[in-house]
Amino acid sequence: MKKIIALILPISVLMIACGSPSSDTQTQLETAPETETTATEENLETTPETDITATEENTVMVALASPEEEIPMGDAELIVEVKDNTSGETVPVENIEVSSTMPMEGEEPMISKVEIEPTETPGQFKVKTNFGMAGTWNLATKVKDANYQGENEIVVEVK
Ligand SMILES: [Cu+2]
Repeated sequence: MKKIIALILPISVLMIACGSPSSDTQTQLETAPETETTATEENLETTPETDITATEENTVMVALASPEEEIPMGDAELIVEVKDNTSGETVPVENIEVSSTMPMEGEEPMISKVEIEPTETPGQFKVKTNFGMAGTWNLATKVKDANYQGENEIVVEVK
């Protein structure tokens, strides 16, 4: 039951933000969007294993569980939940890391302190941060667990 304060430097945030979506976009452009709606039955017959990624097995993601309503500027307490990518079930991982940043045009991103606490529900964590400005905030999350891996971004619209 550890309490972690995660702070990530602007540089690493930029690297995450400017990651590698370009190759995906290219492949999608080559194949017409309509052809992507091929029957899933057919895919299951031909490929017994899911062909999404090779490391699909223990891959989880962090999702925002609450609040479901609008998030106002200022101090915020969010609940996030770690979920299995395939089944959607809650996965009781040991810990997670979260960084809270707001991309700013022509400037360094704004960075907020983040405090993470486990909740009574395994796989759920309380995330305390401060949204100092209205707009789009990115919560970059990473699962810290010997058996599970996952890294994703939760986008929050602060009013
Ligand atoms: Cu800002």
